[in-house]
Amino acid sequence: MLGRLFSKIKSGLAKTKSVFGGVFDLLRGKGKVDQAFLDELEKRLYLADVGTQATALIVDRVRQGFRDKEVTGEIEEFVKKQLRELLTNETPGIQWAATGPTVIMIAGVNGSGKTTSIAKLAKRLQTDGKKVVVAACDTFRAAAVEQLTVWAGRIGCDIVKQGQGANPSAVAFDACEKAKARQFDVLIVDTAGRLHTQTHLMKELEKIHAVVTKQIPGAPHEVLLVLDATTGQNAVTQAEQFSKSVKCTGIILSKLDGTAKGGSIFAIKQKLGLPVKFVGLGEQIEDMEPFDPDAFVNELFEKG
Ligand SMILES: Nc1nc2c(ncn2[C@@H]2O[C@H](COP(=O)(O)OP(=O)(O)O)[C@@H](O)[C@H]2O)c(=O)[nH]1
Ligand SMILES: [Mg+2]
Repeated sequence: MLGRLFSKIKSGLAKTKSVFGGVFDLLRGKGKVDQAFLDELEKRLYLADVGTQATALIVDRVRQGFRDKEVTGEIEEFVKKQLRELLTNETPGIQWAATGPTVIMIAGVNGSGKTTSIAKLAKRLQTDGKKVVVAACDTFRAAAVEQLTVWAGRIGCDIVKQGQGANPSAVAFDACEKAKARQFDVLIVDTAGRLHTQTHLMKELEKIHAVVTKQIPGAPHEVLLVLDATTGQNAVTQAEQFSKSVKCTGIILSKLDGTAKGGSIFAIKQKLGLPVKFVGLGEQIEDMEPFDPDAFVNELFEKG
């Protein structure tokens, strides 16, 4: 099991690693920490999508700690430590309700991986012994309810749904009632993706939020924003837009397997200050892992 898990992260990060190779080649080279070295470090971190702010922070700290010293393994360890610290989660895992159902709302633009991530999360929580129900509140697209229905069938979890075009808040209301009455541990709410140009969808998201807040004390306990890692640092802009309508509590970074832009996780975390709770590493139900900053950074600097 552990071996499989390890290889999943390993293969999932292969493309990103190839870009980070530039960083660790430099750190494993010879020479002095002079201006040219620092400029090169800056350039390579930037090319790895770490983002301007996080890059500047790391380069500054290396300058302060190692200026004019020889390049040794110590600097590599130092940079790894900085990268790990940038990603450390204050609130790892799911925040559970003290009593009653825990409500997890999932938000994100269309195609980011919301429904797939819900299926992965539902499966994971069921395996942990939780009783899970999902709510099909993306009623805008014809295939969306159907897609969640298929996943729910495969996993064997309950689903609350109405037809396409139904009022998403009404579906959320029904789902809350069911979760309470039938003593579900977790309700996961799928929503329609929205762009900042789609004001009606933004309003729907706010309405769903209001309904669950009213129906279940303390809900939603999590609002997880699904960000597609292949969009790199554009994900930051998306997240900022979403945060205007609902307060997000964490991020699911999907599609890490398909991109060399995995370094954008540093920029995302640095800019948004939201914990990355899970990472998506493929299209299958088991292809999502709780995010582990140590394992992530170590893998980036692994040889081969
Ligand atoms: N490679 C890869 N594909 C993913 C991942 N998560 C989702 N997808 C794919 O992305 C597409 C959109 O996903 P979907 O869940 O429908 O997105 P939604 O519109 O936000 O609900 C689908 O083809 C998924 O199979 C992931 O972690 N890795
Ligand atoms: Mg969907």
